[in-house]
Amino acid sequence: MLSFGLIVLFCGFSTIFAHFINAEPTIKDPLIKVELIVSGLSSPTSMAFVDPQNILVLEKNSGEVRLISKGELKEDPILKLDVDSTTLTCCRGLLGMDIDKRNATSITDVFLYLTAAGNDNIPVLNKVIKYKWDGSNLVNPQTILELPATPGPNHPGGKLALDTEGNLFTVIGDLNNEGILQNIKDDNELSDSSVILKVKKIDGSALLDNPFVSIKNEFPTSQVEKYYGYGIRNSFGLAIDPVTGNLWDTENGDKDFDEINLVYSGFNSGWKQLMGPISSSGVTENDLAILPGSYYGDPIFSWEPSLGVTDIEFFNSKNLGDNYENNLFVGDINNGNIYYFKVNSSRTGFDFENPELEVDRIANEEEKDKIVWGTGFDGITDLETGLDGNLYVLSFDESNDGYGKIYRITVNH
Ligand SMILES: [Ca+2]
Ligand SMILES: [Ca+2]
Ligand SMILES: [Ca+2]
Repeated sequence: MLSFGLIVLFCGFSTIFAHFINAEPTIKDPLIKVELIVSGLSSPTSMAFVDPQNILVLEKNSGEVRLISKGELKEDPILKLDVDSTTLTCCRGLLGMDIDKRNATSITDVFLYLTAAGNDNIPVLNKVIKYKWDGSNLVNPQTILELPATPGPNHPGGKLALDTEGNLFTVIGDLNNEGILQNIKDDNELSDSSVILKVKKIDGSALLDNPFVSIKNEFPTSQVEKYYGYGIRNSFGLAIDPVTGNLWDTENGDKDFDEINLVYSGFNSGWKQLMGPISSSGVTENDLAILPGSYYGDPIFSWEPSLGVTDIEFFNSKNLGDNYENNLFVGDINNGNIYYFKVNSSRTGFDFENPELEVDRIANEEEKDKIVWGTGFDGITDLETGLDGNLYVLSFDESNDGYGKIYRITVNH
């Protein structure tokens, strides 16, 4: 504790020294090593392994899609999108990407989530656009989803996750809305914010068995038929469990309670009435905004002091050893930590060796370091299992103009 306190003290005195301290990512497991493979990115938010030679990376503020080909970052972007992203617009920009891995042998669909800039005639909007990867470029853009971006600028969400059945999940946070959707008892229309959406990847249309299709006529100007869950303050992490096909997310609290959730159809996470476990909140399920067909779900795990939890990745590979296969990694932006969770046998929760975590599934200030697996990554915006079966980390240095890097994590032979 003493040495940790000293580091904090030094960081306060000198950001240069802080950079020096944070410069070397390390993994607690001595059998695992980290290598820097790419640097020179700017505010990177998401990466995708489109084929064995090529990685695509999104840059939030420039709106550029950068190409890393055979390990080399190409100078010219392959695509530049007109995004709304100034200092004043905070969290908007080119935010999320996923690819259709089923078609990875030939032409791959690439889905991007961005805050598209507005003008006098067109409002600023969050959009999901589908492209084809033709081996060297993104072609044939097709807008498949349009979502609000105002009032904002906070909490536009932006992560994407494709399942194996032709569906696309995405998430949008509360956009600074107060009392809309979260308090539908008092407001007659839904805001299309604070929700997880599930749509067909082919055209962004709703699935017939989505949970709120039957109440569309009550909220005709909304996209309620596309909602899969609601009550989400903001999220930087969506992942599909490769074993069960279930959706999981991470969610960001204000000061208290970041969350990991298992998200079934009709999920209500509880915002804006609560973050974290309902038993710690002082509210009951009767206080929540209840849509017909919804259920309230407590988090699978919470961090009591929120730390800017970001991406969530089921590690679908044996490369780091059998014990890691299909277990869960989560990143954060504030500390640059990777957290590791062993998924239980029913794949509905975690097995902890530490009783302080097992008993309440909450990491408080003293307990949060016990689930740290990797440190020193600046801020983490994306974690991915590469096509080579190794774990990749996209890093974002907020204190250094969003300077970005990619690290590869492999077994230490
Ligand atoms: Ca929640
Ligand atoms: Ca605890
Ligand atoms: Ca990811």
